[in-house]
Amino acid sequence: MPGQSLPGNFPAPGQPVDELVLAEIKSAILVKLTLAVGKDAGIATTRDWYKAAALALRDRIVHRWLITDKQSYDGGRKRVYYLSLEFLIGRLFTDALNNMGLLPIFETALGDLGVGLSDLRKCEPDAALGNGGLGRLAACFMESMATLAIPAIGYGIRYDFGLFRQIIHDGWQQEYPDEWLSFGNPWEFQRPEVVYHVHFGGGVEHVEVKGRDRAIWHPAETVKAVAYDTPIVGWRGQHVNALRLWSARSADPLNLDVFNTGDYLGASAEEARAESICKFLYPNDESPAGRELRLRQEYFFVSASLQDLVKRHLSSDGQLRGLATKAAVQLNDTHPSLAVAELMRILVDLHNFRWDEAWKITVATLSYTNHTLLPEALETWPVELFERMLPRHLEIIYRINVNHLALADERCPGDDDFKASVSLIDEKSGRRVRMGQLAFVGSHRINGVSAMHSDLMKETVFHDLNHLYQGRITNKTNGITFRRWLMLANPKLTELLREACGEAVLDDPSRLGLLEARAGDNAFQQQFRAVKHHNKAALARLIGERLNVKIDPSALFDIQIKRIHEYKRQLLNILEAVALYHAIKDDPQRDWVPRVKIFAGKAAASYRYAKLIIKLINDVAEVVNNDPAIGGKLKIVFLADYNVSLAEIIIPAADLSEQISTAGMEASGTGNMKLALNGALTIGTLDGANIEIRDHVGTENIAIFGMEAMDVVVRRRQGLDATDVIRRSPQLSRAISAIACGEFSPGDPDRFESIAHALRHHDHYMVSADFDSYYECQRGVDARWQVAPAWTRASILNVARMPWFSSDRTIREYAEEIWNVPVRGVLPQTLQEPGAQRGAG
Ligand code: 26V
Repeated sequence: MPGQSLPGNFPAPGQPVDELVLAEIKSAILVKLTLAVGKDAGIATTRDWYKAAALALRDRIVHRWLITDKQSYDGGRKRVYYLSLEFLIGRLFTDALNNMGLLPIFETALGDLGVGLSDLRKCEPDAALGNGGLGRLAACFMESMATLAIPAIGYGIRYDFGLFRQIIHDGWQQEYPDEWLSFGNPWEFQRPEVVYHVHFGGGVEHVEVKGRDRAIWHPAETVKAVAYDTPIVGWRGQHVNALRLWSARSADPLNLDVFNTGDYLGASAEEARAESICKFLYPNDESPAGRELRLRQEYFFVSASLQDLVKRHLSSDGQLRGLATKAAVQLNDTHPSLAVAELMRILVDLHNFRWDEAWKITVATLSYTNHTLLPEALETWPVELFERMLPRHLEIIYRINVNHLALADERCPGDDDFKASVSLIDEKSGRRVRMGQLAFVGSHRINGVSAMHSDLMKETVFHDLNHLYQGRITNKTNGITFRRWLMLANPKLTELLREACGEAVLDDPSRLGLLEARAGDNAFQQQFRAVKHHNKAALARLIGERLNVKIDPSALFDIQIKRIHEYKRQLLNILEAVALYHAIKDDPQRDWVPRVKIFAGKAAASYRYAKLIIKLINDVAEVVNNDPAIGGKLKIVFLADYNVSLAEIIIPAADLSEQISTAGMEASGTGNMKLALNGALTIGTLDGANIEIRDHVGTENIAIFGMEAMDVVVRRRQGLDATDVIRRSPQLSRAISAIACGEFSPGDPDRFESIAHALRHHDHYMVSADFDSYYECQRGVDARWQVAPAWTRASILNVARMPWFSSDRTIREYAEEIWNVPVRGVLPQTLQEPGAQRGAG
């Protein structure tokens, strides 16, 4: 049957392309250029060609999409619904081409038409509908669910503006709107017929019907949610799922009465208010200060998504009793926690279920992933705001709480502290609804994102809830999709791995274990180093073009790329750079290892301290890069506007991966996995998934330093003053003094006074406390770098031992242990046990 065979081909390197298919693709692109873009080949811009090629590819994807969707529907298969306020997808064109097996043939076709694929792919804006790890994880999961042929829909918001564009001006971060939709979006299908009404405000009436209380919500405001679908293709194009993003429209876009009085702005006021819901993405690393618009976003997408999935279920099953057998709803952090109250409202108020049965269905359907333990990050909303915006939901939450507290009282009779700690309402801080508690109570499984994080969840934020609902907390260590983070980002390494491990490595990453036997082989090491050098030369060129800084590709590339945050400790890294700079200056003749420290990342717009750290990095870079006394042994670079596409260039070029968060604060990290998979050695603390990376790659192939999570707790208890450690460390003392007295900011010597003060007297993130251990560990890294065969061996072993961190493994675990959905697809089941790939070599 057409469309059922594998689409396109997956030629091995050097294999010729099929002439017939080639001709068909060229003609498809030309047809799109003429009929969909409306341009002639003679006048088409690169962007026009991109659009035409993307549309030609999309046609092929849609074909498979319809087939796989029908198969799932006809088979009555259980579906996964992934609710997330963020999907950090990046570019889709080469991702989809690669998964469809059409990359080489499109490249040839476009080449024949006179356009280069690499120029063309740059025309696609990054879809930056996420802040960082949480959003990128959602994107990797969507790709893995499609790869494993799990019928799934990702639900989120179609933000008009994604994460802001970062420009560095005079060393300072400036934010500009991300107009990612301004040239249209060839991947999405608007579904004007898929529209739901989402209500806000008003009041609740209670009536008695047949002896039972019935609640009737009379809302004051209605907003329409319109669906936009983007196809997500799995590896080898065997399965396609949808990412369904909601856009907000006014139910009453133009008030003609008001318009006719001449008040043109007033006439569309309601439209502006409705549309503000999907205007922009909130930063996730800012304290949630009760912003009303954010709560409106959360309810808007939860309500539309649940209406959609309930409708789908009813159309196939006719009733909602069996919802949990056909639908698994995953809540990505607390942002969609309102799903607990909304599903109860749908079942009890709209479908007449008795409370207890509705509750069983709700808990069996929902599960929740926690992504941070930081207490300031746990969402809470003022009861007063809830009452005003979602009066019926507040009633439902109160009733859930009554039952929940009764259970708490049974478990710990008379223990009011216990009850206060598990309650859905925080009575202490001016009465607030706790979204984490709500998600926990309404879910049958709650998972953390690394082994350590899941353990800490049980010991800290959810200690008491875990006591009350034993067995609900489980761990699902994060993963990354190898298709994007190895095959696409690092084609040269992929080619080498195909030669070394065989073609099957593309389907079965455990085959990377075959590299174990080659890790010490001199000839293979040379090939491996040549690939790394190629990638580093490309990054050096980019740095030269963007920043006019000359970089030697044979230097050690030391990379820290992630959101700028105090707990991620970019400050520790730049402080070490200052100390190293001083050391080189003192003794320039020593055989220093040439190093390039590369930073990239965005700070939340309102996070002033993080923005000051960016300025510090740039000020230190300015002095260090222009000081002839150090002979170019150290270079510091801050690359602006970090996003998925920039990550795809930096990661393959990394020698050293900085994963240096304060122990106990990074839930997992996923950049750590991407860098290790691409052969970077990690320098890191025992935090998040670093611990599992160490367990897999082996302690001798990773550089661990610093305090452990328990040490941090103990030291914080003793106080945050760091004068003791600074006094004992001459190099730290000198580095802090240098930034405090304006060595790097001569025109404004007080600029970094606040940073110096924190380092000395308020060392909450243990930057001063960990400094010596970090500095020493870095010098150990230098020593290892000087023995190239040993370094390369460790680097190869990192690649060989990373397969367990594939998001296919993570999704398989979710499927089997949380969602109870069968997993099909092309990948073998060899990656279920930690360390299973070890034997494969
Ligand atoms: C939120 C907040 C809010 C208040 C101020 C400080 C702060 C800092 C961080 C956050 C992060 C919120 C959630 C998040 O993005 N978590 C990330 O999720 C990744 C995927 O599981 C994981 O790899 C990262 O370690 C985790 O930070």
